[in-house]
Amino acid sequence: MIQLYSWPTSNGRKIHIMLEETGLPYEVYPVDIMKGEQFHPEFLAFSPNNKIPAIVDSNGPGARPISIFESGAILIYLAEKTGKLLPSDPRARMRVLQWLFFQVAGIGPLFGQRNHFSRAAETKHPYSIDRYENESRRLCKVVNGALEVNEYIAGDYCIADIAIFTWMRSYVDSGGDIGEMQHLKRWIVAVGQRPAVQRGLKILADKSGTLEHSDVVRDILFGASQLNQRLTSGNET
Ligand SMILES: N[C@@H](CCC(=O)N[C@@H](CS)C(=O)NCC(=O)O)C(=O)O
Repeated sequence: MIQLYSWPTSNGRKIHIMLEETGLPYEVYPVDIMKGEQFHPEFLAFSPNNKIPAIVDSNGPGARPISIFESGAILIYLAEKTGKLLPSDPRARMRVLQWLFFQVAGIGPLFGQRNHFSRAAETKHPYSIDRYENESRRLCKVVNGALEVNEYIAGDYCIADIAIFTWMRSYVDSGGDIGEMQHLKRWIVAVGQRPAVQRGLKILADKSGTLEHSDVVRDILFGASQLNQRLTSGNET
C-alpha cells in the first residue's frame, strides 16, 4: 500500500494523477500547507524540505518500506514500479527524463514565482511580475514548439506530460494567455480528457484554496515559519 501525503496544488496533483494512471492501491493523508502541517516532525522525517508531495510505499525495493519526496523522483519511482509511462529504451527514456527535469527545474519554480509575485505577494513589484510573467510565457512557447512535433511532449503519453499538465492547467486557470499556442491548447484538452487524469484531479479537490492569502498563511508559506522549522537530517530510504 502507498501512503500519499499531499495537498491539491500543481505539484501534489502530479502524483494524484500518476497513482490513478498506474492503478496502484493508495491511501491519502492530507497535509494542510496553509495551516503549517508540513512542519510536523513526523512529516519532516520523510520530507525534510517541508513540501508536499511525498509518499511512503510499504512494499518498496527489497520488500522493505521506502519513503520518497520530490514529485519528479516520485513519478520515476511509480513508473519504474509499474512499468508504465517511462519507456525502458535508453533513447526514449532520456526523451522523457529531459522534459521531466525541464518541468521540475524550469516550469515549477518559474511558474511558482509568477504565482507568488503576481498573486500571492502583498506588495506588487512590477519588475518581478514582468520577469516571471515573461519567463512563464517563454516556457509555454517551448512546450508549444515541442507539441508541434510530437502528439505528447516526448512522443507517447508519459510522466513528463503529467508533470507539465498540472502546471499548464493552473497557468491557464490563473489568467495565463496561451491564445495563439494551438498545439499546447490541443494537448491540454487531450490530457485533461484522460479518465485517470479526471479521477486524479478529484483527489483532495474539496480542499483547493486560493493564492490570495491571509497574513497568517503568508507567514506560514513565505515568512518566519519557514525559517523556524525544526530541521531534520533527511529521510531514511
Ligand atoms: N520541487 C518540489 C516542489 C514541491 C512544492 O513546492 N510543494 C509546495 C506545494 S506546491 C509545498 O509543499 N509548499 C509548502 C511550503 O513551502 O512550506 C516537488 O516537485 O515536489
